[in-house]
Amino acid sequence: MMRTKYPSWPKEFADFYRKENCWRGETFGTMLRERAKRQGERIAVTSGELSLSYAALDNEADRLAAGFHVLGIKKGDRVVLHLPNVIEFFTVIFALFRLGALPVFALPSHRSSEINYFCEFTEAVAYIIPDTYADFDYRTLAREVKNRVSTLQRVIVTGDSEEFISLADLCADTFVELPEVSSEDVAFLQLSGGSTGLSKLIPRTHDDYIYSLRVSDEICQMDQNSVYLAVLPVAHNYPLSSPGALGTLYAGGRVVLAAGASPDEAFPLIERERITITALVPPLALVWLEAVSSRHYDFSSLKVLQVGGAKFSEEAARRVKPAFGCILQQVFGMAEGLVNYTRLDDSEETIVSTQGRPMSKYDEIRVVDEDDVDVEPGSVGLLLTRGPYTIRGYYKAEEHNTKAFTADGFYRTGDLVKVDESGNIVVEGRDKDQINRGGEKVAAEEVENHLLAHEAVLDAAIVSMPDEFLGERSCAFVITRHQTPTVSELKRFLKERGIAAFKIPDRIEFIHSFPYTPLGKVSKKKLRQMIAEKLIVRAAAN
Ligand code: J2J
Repeated sequence: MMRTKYPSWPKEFADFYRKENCWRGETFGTMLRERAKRQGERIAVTSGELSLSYAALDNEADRLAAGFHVLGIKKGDRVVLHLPNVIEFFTVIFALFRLGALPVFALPSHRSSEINYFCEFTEAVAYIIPDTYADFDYRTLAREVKNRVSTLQRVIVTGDSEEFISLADLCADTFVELPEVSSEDVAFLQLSGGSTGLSKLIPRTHDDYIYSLRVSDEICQMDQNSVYLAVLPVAHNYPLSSPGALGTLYAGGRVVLAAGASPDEAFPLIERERITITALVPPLALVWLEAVSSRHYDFSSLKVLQVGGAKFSEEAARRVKPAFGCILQQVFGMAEGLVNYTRLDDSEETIVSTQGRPMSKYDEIRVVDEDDVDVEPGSVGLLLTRGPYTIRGYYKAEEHNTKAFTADGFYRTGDLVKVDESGNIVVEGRDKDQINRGGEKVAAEEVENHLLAHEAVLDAAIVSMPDEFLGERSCAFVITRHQTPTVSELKRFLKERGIAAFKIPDRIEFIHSFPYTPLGKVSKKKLRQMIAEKLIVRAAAN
């Protein structure tokens, strides 16, 4: 099972999921072809004044697949995709799916540190970028990456390509024979939130992902008339698949891409495009809740407002329905697989006070203590899961996989949860070395390693600190060698190392020594207490 780069389900499980009709042998390539045949003239994706019908998307995907083929991109190749919410995101992924090449979904906020790693680790042959986006020139980044990563042959750009290849010039009308792509093949690599040095890559197959779309569509009542507003970056698993942009296309609905997530950008779109469903992270939901009463837009088309990616406070959750006049749906998911939803017809109490329940009856859930022994029903414990769309291992991470999964294939989510009598899950915390900054995940160790690269830093430990708006922010405790650098110097240092801005610690505390656990490990629990207490004292003084 673990011998390939792409760990997979044991045969008896694969056979079972097929027998139960979860996995139906469909690929993304055939799915789009089928939609284009059935409803070619309907709009699939809208961005500003631009719209692409299903037929046009299907056609563009073929032309682009031919263009990629001419460039030498072939089945099994990895291609790092670094596009924001633009129509080309969709033409590119469907072209790659048809070729059997694997997109690796980078987030728009990633910078050279992350991109170098994705390209190097996956031995990517191509890197696809916008020219500029959000005041950042991705071509500058591409030059650096291309110099460093020897496997990287091509940089492909939407917009002004400068010395690179222009995506617009790539579409070829030449006929190419598309390779046989099996539904069991890995379709793409998603990114894990990460709790170790570098994010792990998540291999998702056509079969498993399409299954998750189909079930998400049922639960969210998606159909041809659904209009999904993508405000979060669609490369992320949540807006991509829960049901997200791909779930919307699976249902034959329409995806509207927002240029930004602010109320000023999103609210007029909801009114104009008659949006029926959208997905937010909690801090964004708070901003929208604040803004809704002072902006007079017509929200009558909106049926479902999803909030997920981080814990949504019950108090804020209660405000959603009165403010927007639509149903709140809490979503607790992970790129590794398992997604929990509150159901649209759940009681208001369940919707505001739980993070929902697994979407599939084939999802297996266990809540265990540190020794993997099941806790008493209703008690808090660690969530383990296994199922038809939850991976059995990360890409090229054999050693890590033995820790991240149980011997019988359950994924250790690292989430502390309790499950009520109706099977609804309440997220109570986390037992992984990660900060969840309003839905953006920061692996403490990754940033600690960057800090350790500074000559004046002897040791570093990053923990979460409570924050009213983001839920959590990050605080780095740093022990210095001789001279203590300033906070802004260290932050600048991290930025220059090319890490995504959201990973730069919100606060840096200099300290002489760390508290330790009885086993001699740095006590992050103690550090969290220390910073939380300091914040309380400061708040009291103000
Ligand atoms: C508390 N913690 C949550 C929630 C995720 C749908 C929705 C979200 C993601 C996602 C996703 C949470 N309350 N409602 O992929 O398809 C934390 C947990 C979880 C981790 C996964 C999807 N929703 N979380 O957020 O891979 O700690 O996926 O294990 O980015 O986010 O993060 P990620």
